[in-house]
Amino acid sequence: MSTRFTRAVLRRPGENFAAGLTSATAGPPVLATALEQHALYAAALRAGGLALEILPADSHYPDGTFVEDTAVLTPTAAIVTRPGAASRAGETAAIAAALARHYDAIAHITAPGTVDGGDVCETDTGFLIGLTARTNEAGARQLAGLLGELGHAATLLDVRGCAGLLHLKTGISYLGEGRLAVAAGLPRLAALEAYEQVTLVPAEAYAANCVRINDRVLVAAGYPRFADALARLGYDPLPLPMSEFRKMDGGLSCLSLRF
Ligand code: CIR
Repeated sequence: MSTRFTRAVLRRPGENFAAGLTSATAGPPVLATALEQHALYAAALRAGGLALEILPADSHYPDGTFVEDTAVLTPTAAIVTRPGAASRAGETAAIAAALARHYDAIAHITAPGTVDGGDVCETDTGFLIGLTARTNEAGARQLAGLLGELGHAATLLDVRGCAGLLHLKTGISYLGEGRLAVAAGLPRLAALEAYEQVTLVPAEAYAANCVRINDRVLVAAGYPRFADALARLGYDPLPLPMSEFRKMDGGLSCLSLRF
């Protein structure tokens, strides 16, 4: 993958993490375990060569640890999103302030557009933008326009109505080398045909949300068939426990903004 990351912004889960939005039925997350898992995630990013800024939790925003949804980053600009869930709208202020320390150019998605960063998948040839219950057409078109001005191609994919898919990246991740990890059950999408696809078996669908960080791929622990498939392709998968974030509908990519 051509993008080499050097930094990331994270936010710790807070005392009221369990009050966030979720459709999962695995019970409330255990905060102490979530904090341990968050620390392991941070350590994995550091081991990948990234310098981290870890923001403190803010009790106004129980979903605030899922920082990915608040911005879309390119090498030259940060685009602060307008999250589609009302309870998450205010998360962007602290993230915009953190990103302003690293980016001269900061753009914003504006009403009536909504975009969650989890719906935006960067590949080596451009950005895939998913239309979901969180990212509407106005937001996706604004984002595509802003990315276009920055010289990036953007393709919209309508994944509304795909069962179990909160965000586009719940079901797909870019691995690099023209390859996507794709959860079984995702409908055939013409925009994805250009990529070699590594399809996960239904029982391992959660692991489709993985993160390529420089020379490694961070994967959720407990999905051995996917980890084996990655290893056979020459990747170096690093399994990380994610049980407590999964209880809140979160995956690996959601926990950081990488740039
Ligand atoms: C939410 O529903 O917004 C959070 N509980 C989970 C967000 C996960 N973010 C992501 O997939 N990018």
